[in-house]
Amino acid sequence: MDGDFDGDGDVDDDDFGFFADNFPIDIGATQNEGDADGDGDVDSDDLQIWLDNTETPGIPGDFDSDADVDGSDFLAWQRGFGTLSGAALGAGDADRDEDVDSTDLSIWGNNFGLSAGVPLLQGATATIPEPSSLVLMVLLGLSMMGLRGNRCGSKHRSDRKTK
Ligand SMILES: [Ca+2]
Ligand SMILES: [Ca+2]
Ligand SMILES: [Ca+2]
Ligand SMILES: [Ca+2]
Repeated sequence: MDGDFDGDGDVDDDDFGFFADNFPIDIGATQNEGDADGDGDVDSDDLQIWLDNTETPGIPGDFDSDADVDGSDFLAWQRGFGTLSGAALGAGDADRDEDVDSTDLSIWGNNFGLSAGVPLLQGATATIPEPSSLVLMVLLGLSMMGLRGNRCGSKHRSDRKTK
């Protein structure tokens, strides 16, 4: 089955994992390394084939469902961050456990830069933000989490008196 990289008869997130672990390979790739079209490479064409055949709703981390994982997907995650139940993929729930948390962000981070059906280099120059702004966005997300986590501990600071 095209896109069934682990050979267990279905096309699902497990198969995507095989693809993502090996992407990109230029030459000598096999089906269970993520080469769906049998041309020996693991690239965006193979991702597109997985997408065409999978029963799951798209690339994990592609929150806006435009077949790439990029900065605008991060923004979708950021908007949904903190949702505890009933979250959809589009709200930033990458692992489909219906919440939007740091686990979902790390899935986005693992898959960042993946893009189906477009030559990688073209896609890269068009959609991938500079590394520095990417790091900034991730730090922003992490600091938001830190703020939430420390909220009850911040009382001490406000108690400190100025003389
Ligand atoms: Ca499979
Ligand atoms: Ca291929
Ligand atoms: Ca996207
Ligand atoms: Ca989740």
